Amino acid sequence: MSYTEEIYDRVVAQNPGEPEFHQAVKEVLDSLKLVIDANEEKYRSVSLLERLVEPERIISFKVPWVDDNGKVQVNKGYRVQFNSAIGPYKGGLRFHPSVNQSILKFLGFEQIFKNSLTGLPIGGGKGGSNFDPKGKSDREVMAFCQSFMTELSKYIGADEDVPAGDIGVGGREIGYMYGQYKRLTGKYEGVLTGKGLNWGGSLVRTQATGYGLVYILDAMLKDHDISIADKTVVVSGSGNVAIYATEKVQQLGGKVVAMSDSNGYIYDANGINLDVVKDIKEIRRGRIKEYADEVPGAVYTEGKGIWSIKCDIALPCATQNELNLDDAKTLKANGCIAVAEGANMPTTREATDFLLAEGMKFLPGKASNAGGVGTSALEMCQNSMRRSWSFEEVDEMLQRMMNDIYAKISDAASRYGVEGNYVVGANIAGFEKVADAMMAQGTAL
Ligand code: NDP
Ligand code: 2IT
Repeated sequence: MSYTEEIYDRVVAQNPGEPEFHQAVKEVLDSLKLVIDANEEKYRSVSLLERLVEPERIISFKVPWVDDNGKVQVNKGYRVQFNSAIGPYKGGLRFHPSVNQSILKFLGFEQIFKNSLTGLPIGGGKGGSNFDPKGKSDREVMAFCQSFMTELSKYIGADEDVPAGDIGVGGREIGYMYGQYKRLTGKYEGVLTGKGLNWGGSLVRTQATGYGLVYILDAMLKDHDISIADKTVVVSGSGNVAIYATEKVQQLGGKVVAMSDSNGYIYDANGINLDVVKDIKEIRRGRIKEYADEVPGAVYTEGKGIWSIKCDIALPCATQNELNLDDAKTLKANGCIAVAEGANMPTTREATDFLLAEGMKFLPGKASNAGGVGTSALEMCQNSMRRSWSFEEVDEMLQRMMNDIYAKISDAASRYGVEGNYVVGANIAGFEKVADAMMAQGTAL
């Protein structure tokens, strides 16, 4: 049995009931087989893979808060500090009822390699809670965020661990948590990213994940002499990543015809009117269904099924495992040429393998959504320098970062004889820097 297979079996045995974590580890280890097999003794002798798959620390805590009826509610809170070989732990916080340790470990593990790909000095971490912000009043969200930060503040810091947003955590939640951190510690420091522009935030951070996704998609397509202009695009989700991916596709002349939320999806043959989506989602915190009530000709369909819409390019930007093998087959049959992941692990392993085997141009999330965390690292940089860059400056850095990531993953795939397989390329390129840092730092982590 190979070293990578041995480690996968060990992960399954030692982390029971964590299917998402197993899935993320398996994908990475399968990709790394090429690198590890060639240098097996070097890595085995220092148990590098055993160390790579074990989080440095998992903090799990109780989050009690009082709802609008005066009742005390209790949620679970977590921070997974996975790997600090190349920098302080960095990664988002997810507030969603589905959150559990398996999901946060998969996200924290992926974050190690993603953060490495950005070229910036950030380690891997992730956290969150099973709290559901949907339907809660502002006061309830604030009460929850303050309680969550009261515990989390003991474990984070501008040079230790810097959380940010993810599903269910946007500017509002970051604000409430930042205020509480400052109150508890007395420190005005870059401990969170995604802050408001008047209190330490960076221009372009709001747009960064979606814009970055389309920048790297554009780089990949250009490499194959294809342009985004006039392409029909389907974007799942209608949150932060989906909205700004749609905006950038539109700016580059592409046409987004569908978006979704967890209830259903809208189809607008004329191209999505993003102002309406922003108003529904960013201002009113409503449902995507309302789009069809407001835009003549648009159609709403309840349930999953967005991938049945014919498109040239598919951008899954909602959540993990939202695009399965049947969806992949439908996309292929409908003539889709490229899939780029805005979400983390939105494509199941079976679907990914099918798409790669069919020659689909496929960008994995840890490369294609890295613009968000990359711009978070630029926010940390500005906070440390006590200054702010212009929109144009940050946007240019983001574009360069995404072009560099494409070059890195494409080069790694070619070096290991799997040209065009950006899944393997991203895992290997992300791993190389982290493995080197871990080896250099001895057995400390
Ligand atoms: P938001 O909370 O802003 O939006 C999430 C969107 O996905 C909503 O439309 C939501 O619908 C939908 N969604 C969430 N969970 C589910 C589910 N279980 N089933 C179906 N639809 C669902 O989050 P983001 O846009 O920030 O995040 C989207 C994805 O991108 C996540 O995978 C996240 O990890 C990833 N990501 C985010 C980054 C960021 O900077 N924000 C950076 C890199 C990756 P509904 O409102 O109905 O729940
Ligand atoms: O998955 C991710 O990369 C994020 N949610 C962004 C993390 C960050 O620290 O900006």
